[in-house]
Amino acid sequence: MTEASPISPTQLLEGLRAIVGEKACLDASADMQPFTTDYRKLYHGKALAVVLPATTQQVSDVLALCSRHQIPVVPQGGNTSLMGGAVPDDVGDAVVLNLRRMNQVQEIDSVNDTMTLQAGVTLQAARAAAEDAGRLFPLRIGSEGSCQIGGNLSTNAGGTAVLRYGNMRDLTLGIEAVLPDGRIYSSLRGLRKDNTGYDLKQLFIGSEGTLGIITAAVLKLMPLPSATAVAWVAVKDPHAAVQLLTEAKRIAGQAVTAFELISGPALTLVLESMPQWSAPLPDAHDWMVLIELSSGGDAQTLDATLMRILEEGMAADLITDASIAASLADAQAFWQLREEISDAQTREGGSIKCDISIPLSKVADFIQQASAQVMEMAPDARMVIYGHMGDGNVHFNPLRPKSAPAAQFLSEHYAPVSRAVDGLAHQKNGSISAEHGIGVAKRDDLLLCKTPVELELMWQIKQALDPKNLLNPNKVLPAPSAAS
Ligand code: 2HG
Ligand code: ZN
Repeated sequence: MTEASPISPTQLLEGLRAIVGEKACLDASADMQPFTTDYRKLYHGKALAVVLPATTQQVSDVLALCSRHQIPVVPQGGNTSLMGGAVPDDVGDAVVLNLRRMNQVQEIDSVNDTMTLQAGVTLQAARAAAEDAGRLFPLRIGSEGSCQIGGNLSTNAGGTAVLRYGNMRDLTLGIEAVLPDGRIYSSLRGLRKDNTGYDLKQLFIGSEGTLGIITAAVLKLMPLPSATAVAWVAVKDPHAAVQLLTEAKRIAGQAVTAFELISGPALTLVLESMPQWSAPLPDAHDWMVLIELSSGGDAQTLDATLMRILEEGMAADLITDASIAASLADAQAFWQLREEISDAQTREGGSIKCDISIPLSKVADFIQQASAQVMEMAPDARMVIYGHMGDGNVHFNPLRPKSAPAAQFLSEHYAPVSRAVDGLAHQKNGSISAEHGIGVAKRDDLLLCKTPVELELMWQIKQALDPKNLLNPNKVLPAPSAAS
């Protein structure tokens, strides 16, 4: 390894300011604080500086400077990671590079059905730009107002419409990324077919900024649906929910856009925290699903399709009650209840986060078995279980009982409970991170679920692209020594 040429903090700041400008380089700790702490306020780090570049060239120059002097760089988008993936550790030797000034939608090609944009565009702005052009950009997640396309790409974000449209990997035709030494990789060509060797963009997507910093992307656009039908449905249990999903797909095919599972305690938590909001059904239920159908056809046909799914579900004894959204406002109110589950947990001090995906055929058994195990370990925990059942993704988030302080509950139960839940998921061929990534929170758990060959390959790729280990260090990859 080549020796780093030494640089003092003052010289580094001068160098960074020469690249991004005086105002776009912060070094006062109060100014840096929003960038060094995650939004749930669970990870508190330190940094030498926070830089806010405005162009890919500036990102490249910052990385080249930092590489020359062996300064770690932590890339950051909207800082909405649930895994501590976007904030520095508390050593204080890193520069945080936030992409929010790179917020231009550069081109919408409505013949090619693509959108080219900078990484700092928020998901909400990307969706709005597509809609203005009469198109849909279908990624849908609760943090859309803050999260940025670069973060969505670097975590391969999923959300509530994966069942129909796939996750970020499926929605991306090309990216531009700056490598740790400042070189710029680009595949911004907007091609749906390109078999000219390795698909390098997919290395960067989902790598959580450990291989390069994504600065732009070409994303796929879809037709805007002309009809949407939404229902909040009480089901007997998770097995019934899976059966209902199978029936819904048989009856409505591709129109099934979202199929979200919600446990009774998850809904209760939201209603307690937002008392002005109404419950979607008159009675309380242990298990519910939120179904959304959408199509390019007419609303009446889609409403009739939804009705048929519900009638057949009732006849088959899968459904115990249901409410169909009679208006856009109703549909939005249902979705608001669903989207609030995550923040409602944060307000309670945070829960034990397990973000599982399981083959659909095993998901109901998994929920039953994992719940039984957790109830033995933490009998009073509130079982906040919900998620994107349509694609096999369960957010399994036991939350402290009201009587226990969050810190006490989490310190006692976080490690054993998440190990048990993740272990069970792994046994059932599942993943311990369906969509939230690894960050620091799940880094060492990779040792439990990746084979030595997988870990070795991951490190070899890291070594090839980031030989000085400067980009988002200590995230995603467990230390090689820990693997032996
Ligand atoms: C959701 O589906 C998000 O609401 C957040 O992925 C999940 O907070 C969570 O565990
Ligand atoms: Zn989710």
